[in-house]
Amino acid sequence: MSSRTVIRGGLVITASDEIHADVLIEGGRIAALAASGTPAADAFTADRTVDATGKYVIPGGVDAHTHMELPFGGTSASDTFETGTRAAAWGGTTTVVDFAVQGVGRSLRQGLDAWHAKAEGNCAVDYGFHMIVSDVNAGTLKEMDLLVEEGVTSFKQFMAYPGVFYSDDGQILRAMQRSAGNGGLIMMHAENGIAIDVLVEQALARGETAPRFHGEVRKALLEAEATHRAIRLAQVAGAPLYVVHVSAAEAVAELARARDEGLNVFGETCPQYLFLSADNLAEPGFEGAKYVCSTPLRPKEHQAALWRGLRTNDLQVVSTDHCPFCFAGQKELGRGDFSRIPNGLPGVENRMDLLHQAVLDGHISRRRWIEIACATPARMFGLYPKKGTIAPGSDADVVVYDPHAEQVISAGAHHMNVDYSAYEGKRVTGRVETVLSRGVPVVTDREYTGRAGHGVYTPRSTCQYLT
Ligand code: DUC
Ligand code: ZN
Ligand code: ZN
Ligand code: ZN
Repeated sequence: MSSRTVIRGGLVITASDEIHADVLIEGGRIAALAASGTPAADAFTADRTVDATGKYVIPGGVDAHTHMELPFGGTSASDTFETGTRAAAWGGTTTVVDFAVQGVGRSLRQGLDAWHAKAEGNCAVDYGFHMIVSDVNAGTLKEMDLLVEEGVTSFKQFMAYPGVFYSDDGQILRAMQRSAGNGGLIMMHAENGIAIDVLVEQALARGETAPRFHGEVRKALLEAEATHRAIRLAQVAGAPLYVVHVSAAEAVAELARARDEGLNVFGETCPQYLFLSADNLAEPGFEGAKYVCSTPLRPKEHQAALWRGLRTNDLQVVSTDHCPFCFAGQKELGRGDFSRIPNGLPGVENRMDLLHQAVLDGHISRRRWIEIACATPARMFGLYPKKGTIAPGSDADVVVYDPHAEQVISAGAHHMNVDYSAYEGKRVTGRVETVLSRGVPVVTDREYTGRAGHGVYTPRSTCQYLT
């Protein structure tokens, strides 16, 4: 008989409910829930009991946007699948969806195979893949159909980074038309990269080389313009659209307007846009390089629109865009030229805690915390209800969360393979205590009990919000 675990006495929080319940786990899945203290709950028998009295019992986080080992700017993101998924587990995230990259002149299949090879046998928690499409041609369009069939149901395109990942409007339209037919979801990096590159060149010519100029040239208006263009291209194609890493208030307004029109468009933001700002990019010396990512951190005034969008559901998901580069040797490649700073921030370990702090700060409710961090990303990317909730039949990806424990976020304490924290010194209340992945304890009372290779590849169905 497979092993049984019962988690007793916690407050079980899902996107829809909060109940004091005992959770019975068998064979890696949720077998049953029953109100704590009732005969039904007392009848649960198990080999292992986890006492969650005074704690929350929440679904494992689903981070739908990570870049482990991403080659970028002449270097490579510093978390491997092994270190990055271990850090995810420490932070209460039990599923990541990473981006496989189509190399220049390569097929989607070759890119996907390469990412499988990096991840397989190395992950601490379950993982799936999106596919970055950097060359739209007749062959790749056909391959998109095959990938959807086998569980890679979402495709990222870039309106930024000319010469690297960039797609022009025609390529975007073709990919959107294809996804309208095959059920795939286009994920858009919405920034006008052609215009941004002109501004980069002009800034550097004026001697504006410090990290803060990264934020100044990547203007909010150029994010809003690209967001608008992506929305209208999707409308023409009759395709749904998911805009990644929304940071500008003006871009949120474009999404809100399109949704009011009844269009099937979705928006994701990330913790860095909610908790950090252009002030960080302007930190003295070269410190600002730690905060270089794209879209860039915005002036603080933009944060209110992001929080409001999360409350009104004009933004539906908070994922991390976890893409760490060490300050020493990696971020430093851009000393004297901000355009050479590798773009990306670490955060896969911090997301659940930061969003819990947002609950305490009054930005979102507890259930909305679980909705934007677990349930909706699972639904958006075809993983629900296997992932993203606690319900009979779901994978037993469960976090026992202590809502009262205080911690100070710090590179000295984190488990990501990166030499700084973007949130260094930030005090938050709430901390992961125990994490189960398919019923297996991967973190037990603040000790790592997982292993590389426990996490398995998880094919996905299509977006569950398609009309
Ligand atoms: N933005 C980043 O900050 N890093 C990786 C790619 C991206 O679009
Ligand atoms: Zn209670
Ligand atoms: Zn991007
Ligand atoms: Zn990204």
